Amino acid sequence: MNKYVASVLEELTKKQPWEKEFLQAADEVLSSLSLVLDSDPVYQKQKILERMVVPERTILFQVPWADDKGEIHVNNGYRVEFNSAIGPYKGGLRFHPSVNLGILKFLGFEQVFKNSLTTLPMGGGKGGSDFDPKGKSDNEVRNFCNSFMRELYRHIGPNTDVPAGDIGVGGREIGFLFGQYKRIRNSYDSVLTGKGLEWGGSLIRPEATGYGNVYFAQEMLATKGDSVEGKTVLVSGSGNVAQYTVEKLIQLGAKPISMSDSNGTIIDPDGIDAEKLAFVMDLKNNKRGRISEYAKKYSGAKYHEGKRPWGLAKAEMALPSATQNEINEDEAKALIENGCICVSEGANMPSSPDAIRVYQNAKILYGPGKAANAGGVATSGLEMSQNAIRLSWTREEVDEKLHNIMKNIHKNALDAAAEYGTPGNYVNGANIAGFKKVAAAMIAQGF
Ligand code: NDP
Ligand code: 2IT
Repeated sequence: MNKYVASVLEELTKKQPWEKEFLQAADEVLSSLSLVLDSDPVYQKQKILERMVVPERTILFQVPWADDKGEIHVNNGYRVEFNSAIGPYKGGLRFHPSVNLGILKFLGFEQVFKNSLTTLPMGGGKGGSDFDPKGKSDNEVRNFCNSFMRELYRHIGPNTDVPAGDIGVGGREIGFLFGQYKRIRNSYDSVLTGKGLEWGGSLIRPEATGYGNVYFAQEMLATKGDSVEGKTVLVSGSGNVAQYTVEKLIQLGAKPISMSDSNGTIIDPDGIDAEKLAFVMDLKNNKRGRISEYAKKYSGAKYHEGKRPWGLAKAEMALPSATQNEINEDEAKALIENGCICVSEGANMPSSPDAIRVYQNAKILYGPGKAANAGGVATSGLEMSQNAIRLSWTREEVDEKLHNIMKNIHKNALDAAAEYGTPGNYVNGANIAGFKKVAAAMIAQGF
C-alpha cells in the first residue's frame, strides 16, 4: 500500500474507530487509489485524500413526531453533505433503525465516487434517520416526514443538495417530504428525486437501480462472450432494487430463484415469473407484508426463516439487493462452490472485504455497488434534467439513456483497471475512474 494512503487511513481509524462501515468503505477506495497516487505527487501535495475523507458539512437534528395515540417520539435526523466538487450534493435518505453517522458517512463517501462515474454533474451526500417506517400507519409516516423536512428544508435546494430514496424511503415518503418542502418554501423546486409521475418524477426512476444492475452484469458477462439469458440467479431483498432486478432478469430470459427480507428468504426452484413478481410487489408495496407469504401462496417454494439466500441453492449469478455486509466470507465461498460466476451489487457494499477477496481469488466477475447500482442515481440525474427543461422524456428515451450510462460506466471502469495494471478488476477501475474526476475538480477549485 502507498505510504500516503496508509497514513490517511491510520489517522482516520485513530479519530473514529467506531465508524466501522465508514472505515471499511474508506479502506476499499483508498487502497485502490495507491496506483494513481504513485503516478502523480500533486494529490498528496494538495491533501486531496485528507479533504475527501471528511464531509464538507454534517447536519444532525432532532425529529420529534406524534404517533396515532398522541404519544410523542424523538428520532435522530442526519444529512451528510460529503463532496460538492462536481455538482450539488446528491444521494438518498435512509429510514432504518440501524442508521447512525458512521453508516451515513460510508454511504455518502461511496456516493461521491458513484456519482462521478455516472458522468452526470452530481456531488455526493446521504442522509436519513433511525426512524423505522415498518409497522407505522400512513398518518404516522406523514407526521414523521413533515417533522424531518421542517428542519431539512433549510439545508437543501435544487443547486445545493438534492436528496432521494434509499432503504425505507420510497414513493410514499418522497411524496410527504416534497409536500412539506413546498409548503414551507412556497416553491416547486426540483429538490428531491424519485417523485411521482404526476408531479415531476421521471419514468424508469423506480426501475432504474435494478434494471441498471442487470445491464451492468450483462456488460460484464459480454466480456466473456456470455449473457444473463438462461442463468439461474440468487437475488436478496424484496424492496425497490430487488423487485426491478427480478423484473429485468425475467425480461432477459434469466431465472431468478430467490428473494428475501430481514426475516428470511424464499427459494423457488421453478423460478420467480412475472405473475409471482406481481404478487411480491403488491405484498411489499401495498400490503407491506413479509416475504414468508410467498411460500404460503406458491407451494413449490420454500421459506428459510432467519437465512440469507447465499448457499441455499445452486446458481450462476448473485445480485445482492438488500443491505451492507450481507455476504460474508463463508457465504462467498458457498456461492463459488455452487457454481457462481458473476456477482453484481444492487445494494451498497453488500460484500464484506473477505467475501470480495474470495471472488477475486476465484477470478469470477465482480461488479462493486458503486458501479453496478449507479443506474438509480443516474436516473435521478435525468429526473433533474427533465425538471430543469420542464419536459418529460418517454419511457423508451429514459431507458435508453440509462442503458448507455451503464455501458459507459462499465467501459470506464474496465479501461481504468487495465490502464493501472489490474485488468478485469472493477473495484480498482471504478474507484480510480470516479476519483480522478473529483480530484481534478477539487484541485481546479482551490480550497
Ligand atoms: P427498500 O427499503 O425498498 O428494500 C430494502 C430490502 O432489503 C427489504 O427487503 C428489506 O427487508 C431488506 N433489508 C433492509 N435492511 C436489511 C437488513 N439489515 N437485513 C436484511 N435485510 C434487510 O430499499 P432499496 O431496495 O431501495 O435498497 C436496497 C439496497 O440498494 C440498499 O443497500 C440501498 O442503499 C441500495 N441502493 C438503492 C438505490 C435506490 O435507488 N433505491 C440506489 C442504489 C443503491 P425488510 O422489509 O424486512 O426491512
Ligand atoms: O445509493 C444510491 O445511489 C441511492 N439510494 C440513490 C440516490 C439518488 O439520489 O437517487
